[in-house]
Amino acid sequence: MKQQGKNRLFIDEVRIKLTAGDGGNGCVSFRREKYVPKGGPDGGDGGNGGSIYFQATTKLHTLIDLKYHAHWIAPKGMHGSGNNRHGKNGKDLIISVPCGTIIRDWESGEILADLKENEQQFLAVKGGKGGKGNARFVSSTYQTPRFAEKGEKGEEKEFLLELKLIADVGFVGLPNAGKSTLLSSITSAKPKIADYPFTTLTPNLGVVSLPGYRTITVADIPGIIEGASEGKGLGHDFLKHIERTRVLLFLIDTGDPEPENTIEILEHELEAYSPVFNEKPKIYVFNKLDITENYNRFNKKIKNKKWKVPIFGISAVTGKGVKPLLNTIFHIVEEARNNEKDEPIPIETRYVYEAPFKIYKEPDGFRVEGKRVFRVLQMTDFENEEAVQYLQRVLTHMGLFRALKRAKAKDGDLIYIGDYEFTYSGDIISKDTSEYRNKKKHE
Ligand SMILES: Nc1nc2c(ncn2[C@@H]2O[C@H](COP(=O)(O)OP(=O)(O)OP(=O)(O)O)[C@@H](O)[C@H]2O)c(=O)[nH]1
Ligand SMILES: [Mg+2]
Repeated sequence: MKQQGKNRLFIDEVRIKLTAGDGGNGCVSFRREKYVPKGGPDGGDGGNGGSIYFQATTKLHTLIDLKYHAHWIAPKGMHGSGNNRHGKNGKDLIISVPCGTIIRDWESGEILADLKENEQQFLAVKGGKGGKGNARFVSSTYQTPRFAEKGEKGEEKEFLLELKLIADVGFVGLPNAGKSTLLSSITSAKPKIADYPFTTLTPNLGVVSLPGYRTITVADIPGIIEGASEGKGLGHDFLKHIERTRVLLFLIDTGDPEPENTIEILEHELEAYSPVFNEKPKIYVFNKLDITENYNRFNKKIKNKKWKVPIFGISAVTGKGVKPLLNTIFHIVEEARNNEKDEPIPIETRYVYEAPFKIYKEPDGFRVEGKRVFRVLQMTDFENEEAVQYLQRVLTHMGLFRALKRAKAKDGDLIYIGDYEFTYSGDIISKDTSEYRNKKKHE
């Protein structure tokens, strides 16, 4: 878990690359039947490539698993085949992330999604569409198409996932009270524990899992002593890590001869650091009740006193009394969570209308930009004459030639679309990629 500089939160982040599956190619095929010299076209469509989604789940609490899997690739769609057989679709992949994961575009840093709710999904990269088989290009005037579409390429993109871990509960106590022991007994965190003061030097974070996927995150910080706010002991710098917690758990060694005084000292140190601590719900927890002397003391002298806040008696070592404590904490945390107003970040999942293209002037012609135009080009098999003719019709339909004419395109102008280069003449464009030209040069 990474802890960033002066940040008050624990931040977990991971860079991840996703490649969606390519669509399968459509197939060119003609039916073969006995006694029928030439059957109709029956080439099936290619299958769609698999997409990749992020999905929030309450079952995860960190991004650690993703750190070992930096590149995910969804399966491709299968190619179509004769007899109108569609290629199988590539299966979608779903990557589980903890609730609260923010998904950013790695390049721009822009927030694309904020997955808060359990099972909330975000489509991260879309699988390529399968190409249509030749059977789909039949029309009343066009009976024997000898071309098919190629599959569309799957999207590929890099993301930065970010998880802000705000501890729900902050442990406060003198050195040696048993804070780290309590953390290790209720979570899988493995903090250093020893019977000398100031064992904990840096904050530890752990996640408590209660039945029914309920969780509480807890932060264990170094012990605080009187004068910490003036720099005594390890100072008070660590308090920033529990400034945003929802509940404060004061842990007191029941062997402490003056627990009220200790609590007062702790509260004073917190207050001296920041007034926010005054507002937080608190719980006083008396620890080490496995020691008989402490147990008796708790029952005779402590339990029946009037305290400002709820108190509990536990043994962090044996676990006695910990369950009801956690349940109470969970309820306080839940209430605090419900009272928090969170501003939902709008997620762009709606369909946005996009003009098929835009045209820009270039010194020797025009550049056409637009996803839809680019997509049809990408799915065209330029080796196939009929496929190219079909492309002309699609582009005509999209209004590309009308628009070029309006932009005063002349015969011989170059038209750039993505990596492709065409030569314009009236209402046709012919492909003239640099790749193609280079090939010619070498021949
Ligand atoms: N008998 C008994 N000993 C405990 C209990 N909890 C903690 N201890 C002991 O108390 C000592 C200090 O425990 P830690 O968990 O390191 O205390 P801490 O509050 O994290 O101390 P700092 O990190 O120095 O602030 C260790 O020797 C623990 O074994 C308990 O419930 N019963
Ligand atoms: Mg400790």
